[in-house]
Amino acid sequence: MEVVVAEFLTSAADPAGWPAAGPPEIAFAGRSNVGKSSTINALCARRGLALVSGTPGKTRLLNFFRIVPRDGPELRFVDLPGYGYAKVGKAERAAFQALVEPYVRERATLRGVVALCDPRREPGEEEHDLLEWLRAAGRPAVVVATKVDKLPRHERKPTLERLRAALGQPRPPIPFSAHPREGRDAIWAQLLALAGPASGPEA
Ligand SMILES: Nc1nc2c(ncn2[C@@H]2O[C@H](COP(=O)(O)OP(=O)(O)OP(=O)(O)O)[C@@H](O)[C@H]2O)c(=O)[nH]1
Ligand SMILES: [Mg+2]
Repeated sequence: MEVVVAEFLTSAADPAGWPAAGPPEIAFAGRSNVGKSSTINALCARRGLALVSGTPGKTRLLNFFRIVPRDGPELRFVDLPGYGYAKVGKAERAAFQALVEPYVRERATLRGVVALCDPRREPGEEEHDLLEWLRAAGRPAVVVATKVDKLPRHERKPTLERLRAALGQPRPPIPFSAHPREGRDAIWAQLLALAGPASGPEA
């Protein structure tokens, strides 16, 4: 998928900062450092659109991007703050929830959430909680296994199958890598299906 326009719109610390509801939105969620911002950049084939940092937990705001694919409707991508980073204390966890939960629960134009997991580690409470919470909120989840370039080829299939079973998913996660790029088309196919006219609240 070629992306014609990919531009930063705004950052929001609370609902007052969300941009006016417009095109369908897709949010990217997962642990700190799992590769949310890198995935957004790879899907758009842009370097430095969403800020990638060496320090986990740096993204503390909701970051909104305007995305125009060549063969699909205009969208917004929303880079969510990472959760579950070990050094984040109770107060920060509460701040994270206050930031993310209202968005996921209330945003009328949110069509689905890309839930990113690192296949090199066992999914923890955070991954289970995220998927359960999305299900309870009625938000479709696209489960993606990130950084698959770090898995030896022969371990990929069994690792993805283990992740599928551990997360109780009907299908294995979409294997994806930002460096080198791999799995973009498979994610895009899901995003376009979610953004299609039949699936949203305003359809
Ligand atoms: N090898 C490899 N490294 C990756 C990949 N995706 C991300 N990384 C690296 O992982 C680190 C974290 O990536 P980010 O995209 O910033 O992760 P994030 O989930 O946005 O992190 P926070 O915003 O801090 O929650 C960076 O050093 C990236 O370069 C990938 O597919 N392969
Ligand atoms: Mg980030």
